[in-house]
Amino acid sequence: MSRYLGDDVWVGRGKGSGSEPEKDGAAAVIVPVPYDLTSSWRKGADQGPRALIEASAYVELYDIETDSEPWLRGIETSAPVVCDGTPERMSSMVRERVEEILSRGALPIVLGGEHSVTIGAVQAAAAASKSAGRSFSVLQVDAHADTRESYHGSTHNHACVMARAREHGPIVQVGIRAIDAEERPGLDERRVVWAHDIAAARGAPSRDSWMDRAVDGLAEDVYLTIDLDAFDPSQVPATGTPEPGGLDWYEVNDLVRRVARARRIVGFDVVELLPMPGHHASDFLAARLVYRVLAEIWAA
Ligand SMILES: [Mn+2]
Repeated sequence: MSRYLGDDVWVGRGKGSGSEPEKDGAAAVIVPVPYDLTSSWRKGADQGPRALIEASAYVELYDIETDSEPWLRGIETSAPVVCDGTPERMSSMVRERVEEILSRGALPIVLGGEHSVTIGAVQAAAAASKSAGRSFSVLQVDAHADTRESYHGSTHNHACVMARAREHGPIVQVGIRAIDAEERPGLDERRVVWAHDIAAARGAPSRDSWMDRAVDGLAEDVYLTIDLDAFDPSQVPATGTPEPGGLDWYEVNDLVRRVARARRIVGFDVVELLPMPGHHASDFLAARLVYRVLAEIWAA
């Protein structure tokens, strides 16, 4: 048994309200993907899932904003998807796992690992939505657009994640503040919320209007991918490519709440945690974020 199983941190904690969680048929399944082969700068995102799961042991089980205890529905932590091969190979392994989770009606939650872990999950979610006759889209919260068609010889590099995602439906990109010049002509800028526009709106009466615009750009079903470098480095320093001028915790929470209420979130991931000594607040934010997104989805 891998340490990533972490004693089924959320499923088996059995403290707090004295209630017992759902043991059979967990409503959500966590899929750790400790993969870090194509990262551009700092390596170590393969340690992210373990650090997040360890931090999750200290997250309060009661969620204030939704007045709920999401863990009671059952959150299973599955064995990690381990791959030392190409991102293409890893993507097909993630796709198979996520297909299996969706086929039993549970919500898949993928933990990266570098951002390329998203590709297989999007493929599986898109196929499930389409076979159910629903339109599909991807909401990306990230500092980077990740829309290069190919990078360092691979179409499944972390820098190509959203180029692969947009093959399945519209993509909405929030928090973007670092792109290559050649990426810009290919962006659907009606569906891009630049970080500098979010910053300029702070304090203005229309400070939230970018959130409405983001929701409007989404289809019926939404796969949500959160790259932790979307957050300002003052809140999440422990990530591979930190970019100044990022989002705030409550901005991301507000956005997730609005999307959960207006659309159907069919799966999500939290990626690019790169644990660093002395920066355990980043690990904790990532663990809290997983639990908060779940709470908002289930409360919607
Ligand atoms: Mn990024």
